[in-house]
Amino acid sequence: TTGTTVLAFDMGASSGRALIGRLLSDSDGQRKLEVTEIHRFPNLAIQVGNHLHWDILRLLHEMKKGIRLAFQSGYEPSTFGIDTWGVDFGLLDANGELLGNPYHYRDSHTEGLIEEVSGLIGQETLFLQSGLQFMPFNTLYQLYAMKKAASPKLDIAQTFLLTPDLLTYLLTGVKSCEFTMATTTQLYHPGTQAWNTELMDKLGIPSRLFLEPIQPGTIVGPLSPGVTAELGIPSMQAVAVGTHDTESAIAAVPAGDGPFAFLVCGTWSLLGTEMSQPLLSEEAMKLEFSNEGGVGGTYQLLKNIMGLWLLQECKREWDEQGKEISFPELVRLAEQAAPFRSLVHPDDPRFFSPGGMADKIRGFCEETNQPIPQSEGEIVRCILESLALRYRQALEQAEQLTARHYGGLHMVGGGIQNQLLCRFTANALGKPVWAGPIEASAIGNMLMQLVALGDCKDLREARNLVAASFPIDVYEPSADAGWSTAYGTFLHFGRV
Ligand code: ADP
Ligand code: LRH
Repeated sequence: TTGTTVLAFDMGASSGRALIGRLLSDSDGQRKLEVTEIHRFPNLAIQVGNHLHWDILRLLHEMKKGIRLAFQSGYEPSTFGIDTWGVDFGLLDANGELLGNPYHYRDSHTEGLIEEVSGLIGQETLFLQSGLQFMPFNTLYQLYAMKKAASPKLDIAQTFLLTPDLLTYLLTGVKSCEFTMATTTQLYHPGTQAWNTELMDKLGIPSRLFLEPIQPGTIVGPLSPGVTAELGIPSMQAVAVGTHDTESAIAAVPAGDGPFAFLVCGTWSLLGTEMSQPLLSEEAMKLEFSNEGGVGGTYQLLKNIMGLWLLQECKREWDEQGKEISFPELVRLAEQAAPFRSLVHPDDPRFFSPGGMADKIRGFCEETNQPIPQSEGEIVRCILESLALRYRQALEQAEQLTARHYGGLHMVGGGIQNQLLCRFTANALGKPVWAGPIEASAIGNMLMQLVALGDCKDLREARNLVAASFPIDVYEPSADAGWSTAYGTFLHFGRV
């Protein structure tokens, strides 16, 4: 029998998608979640003058199309939820209108601001009051950049909405602020569990803009009458899910009871472990880990790793040159290339901004006296081996910080379609990798809708549903001594 039907929108930095989730029960009462993709569309960064922006109205358009397609296909979801990448936001004026196009987190206006703000506030204080790794794109630096540029938008703004809350607002007219996204701003205080208005005051960021955060699993409100009329559909309730995509993905890790390590593998690679409290030690700060608020009262101790962005950017460049090589084909070329020829440190700051990625990789190899990768296969091999080694380093650091031992690594997200990367990761770790599900963020998004609707009791029951519904691919490590030698070389790049 078919039970509840829900609709999830998952907006990644590379693509957005709409998926339908249906709760099915077999004759023994065993429940499964069946997931069907309804719509997928590219998400683009657009340079306008000196700034890099998201095309937020295009995303709204594609979401409306997703809703229409869902109903046209005969589904009748009772709720929908939206999750997106972290940190970005829009500002509304007193009439509730959006002030300009939201900035893309890779916009260069935050360059140099980590150092400047640390100088004003103190690095330790900032870490203790936010629990976050110092990333140039954190909302704090974006708002501070606007302040420094004397942006009139800040003066006339009335409401700050993080991207998923903004998209929910554009569909429902209801303004809200969901907790997991709030914790990506570096302006939310994990100790007081409230906005850090004192920090905002010191930096000239207007605290009047910020709404009281709500917990994931809260019903926000129905689609606005204008939207239901435009789309010719019955109404649906919006649920504030784990609106930060990383947190939705972690919610869908099919881990049993007890500590586990995860890698959310998409544009970014987020590697870490689930905690019940933030870990605000000096060591966590020095090893550059973040404590991000998760669903169900969890905190996720994790490291942001540059991830498959390196590969995406190379592919984009090669596509623009008319080469049009698909991801599976690039992976095949990498497999044919020679092993352990050259490595990069994925988190070298030069790789953060868009453009010229293959040359940046060559430049890194040249500076570090390694053979310079030339062909596409050599470049991709270099990226994948380097990522796998970085994962080993981050997992060891997580073990060190938590004094726990992890028997293997759960990998979820679009990146696990790259089987070579999963294999390399198992080999680099010398531990098994359990890969799946691919659409973890969308599934985690659905799970919190099921929690809101009373179909799942809690996170534990939700994760059991994932384990019962989706297959896991197991990658056992192979004994290849090349990986330990390469790890030694990698550690010489000297970043934590
Ligand atoms: P995001 O949510 O950040 O947009 P995804 O989780 O969708 O990212 O993952 C996108 C990444 O997945 C791409 O950068 C690419 O490296 C990888 N990927 C997507 N499709 C394939 C495929 N068919 N084979 C191998 N890798 C793939
Ligand atoms: C991954 C992600 C990550 C953030 C980055 C901006 O999509 O949400 O957790 O740090 O985007």
